[in-house]
Amino acid sequence: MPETDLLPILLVPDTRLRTKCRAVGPQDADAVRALAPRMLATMYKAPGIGLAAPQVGDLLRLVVIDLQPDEKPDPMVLVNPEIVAASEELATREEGCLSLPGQYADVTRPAKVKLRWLDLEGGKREITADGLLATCIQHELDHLDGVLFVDHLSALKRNMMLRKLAKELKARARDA
Ligand code: K1U
Ligand code: ZN
Repeated sequence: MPETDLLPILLVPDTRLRTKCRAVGPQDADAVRALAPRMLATMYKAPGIGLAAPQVGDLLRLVVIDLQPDEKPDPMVLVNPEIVAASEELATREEGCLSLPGQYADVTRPAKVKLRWLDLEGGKREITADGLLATCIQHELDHLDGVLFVDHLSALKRNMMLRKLAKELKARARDA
């Protein structure tokens, strides 16, 4: 995919990252088929293991994920994804976010989730995920509701991370 097809990734505090996204409908089919490959290319280039449409300014319930465990592409495109069950068991894992570059923190979430979504052809899909995939699914679905991983931290930790990021982005803009 040419560089020009890559999409700029929005950074905190862009208000689009705090907006609840609307469901994809039949009228969005062409737009979603065009957007999904560009989101995947943008995610691979970043690099990241997931990307949600609001991170590229599209307020639609669309997510792409590829954990690339063996560095072979294995992309998932999730249209209108929904977590329909979550385990009581919790797991803590370090998370990062392409919209908060350089910021990482341990987040505790359900260890296992059952996910339902539509694929690009409109087919109904369902999986039960655990490990990094369960974490990534929950992180990306949070984006669709305007929630960021720092919202799962204490107010003290969250504010420290957001202030540090604001400082780093200001320095980056000054040095550019
Ligand atoms: O949503 C995003 O901003 C993408 C984010 C997803 C994510 C990472 C870690 C835990 C939960 C969700 C990222 O991909 S951050 C970059 C990253 O984790 C990574 C980058 C290269 C190789 C492996 C991981
Ligand atoms: Zn993120």
